[in-house]
Amino acid sequence: MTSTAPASGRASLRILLANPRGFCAGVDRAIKIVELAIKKFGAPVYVRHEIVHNRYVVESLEAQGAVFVDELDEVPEDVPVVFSAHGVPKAVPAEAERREMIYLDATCPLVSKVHREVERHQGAGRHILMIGHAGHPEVIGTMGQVPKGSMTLIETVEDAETIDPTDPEHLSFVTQTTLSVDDTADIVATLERRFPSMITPKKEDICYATTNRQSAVKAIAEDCDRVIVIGAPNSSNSRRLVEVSEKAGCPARLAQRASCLDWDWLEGARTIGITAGASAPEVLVEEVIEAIRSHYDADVAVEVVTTAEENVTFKVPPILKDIA
Ligand code: 0CG
Ligand code: SF4
Repeated sequence: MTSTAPASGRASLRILLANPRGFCAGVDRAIKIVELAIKKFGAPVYVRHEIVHNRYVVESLEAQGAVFVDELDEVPEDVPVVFSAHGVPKAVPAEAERREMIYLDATCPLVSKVHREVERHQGAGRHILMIGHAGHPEVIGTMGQVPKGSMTLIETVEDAETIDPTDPEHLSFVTQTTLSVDDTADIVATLERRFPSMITPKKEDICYATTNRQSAVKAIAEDCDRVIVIGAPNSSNSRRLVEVSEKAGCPARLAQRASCLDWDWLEGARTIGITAGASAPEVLVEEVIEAIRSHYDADVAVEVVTTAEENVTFKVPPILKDIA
């Protein structure tokens, strides 16, 4: 734990800063892919879906020449397109190939790994249960790796209790990478009890970054009066950090950046926890700390609470290697 001690004599406020927080290796790589693609091919470079779920990141890339769209049919034929970090159904690159487009896949390698697991299970004739949240692009992408009907989405323990598969002897499961570690363990335990012959992976698919950020926020939550999670409402991993903090007993809220802080909600807090989702840049953490410093007429001590060290990095696709 490192700390910046407050000057004496004035009211003091403590900020506990969770570590790890913020950018993961998959987000870092995805952003780099867009930046390098602009450098290599020139602007505009189209991006299908927000490259990561963060407005600040999206706007910074737009300023460099990226154009964000929802679907491939909005992309002109003769410009490169990048697929977001969350992954895409197989039909998307297939359509890009049919149209002879230049496309770059920024799917996180840890999501691609789940795509391959799904294909393997389907090839082995197993029905696949996907633990995840309906409508999330990662879930759409992962379920889109195999023909319709090969997978069933499980969102809750109740779903796990009530699902009635046609062939319970040939089941397997995968998960979204950004789920709550604890909630997923309950769902998996329910499925394992009901379907003892289900193929269980050695380790579930929740990624290292999700796991580490949840442990770190848990570690600060019990000592905080409020926890601010810097992240967007459509960011699954950021929303899970709010839930983990609240389950650990500390009220928590998402804030996209300093201008979104709810000062009434923070009123009276003497210790404020701060973390950031995997898609939230550190500059926004600094902005929030600065806003807290200038809002309160108090000395602010910032203590970093470290629960894990991270050293994961991912390479960019070969097509960008010459300028990386
Ligand atoms: O947490 P999700 O999957 O919603 O994505 P986000 O862009 O917030 O962060 C990591 C990735 C990809
Ligand atoms: Fe990859 Fe995990 Fe980051 Fe998602 S949150 S991009 S799976 S490292």
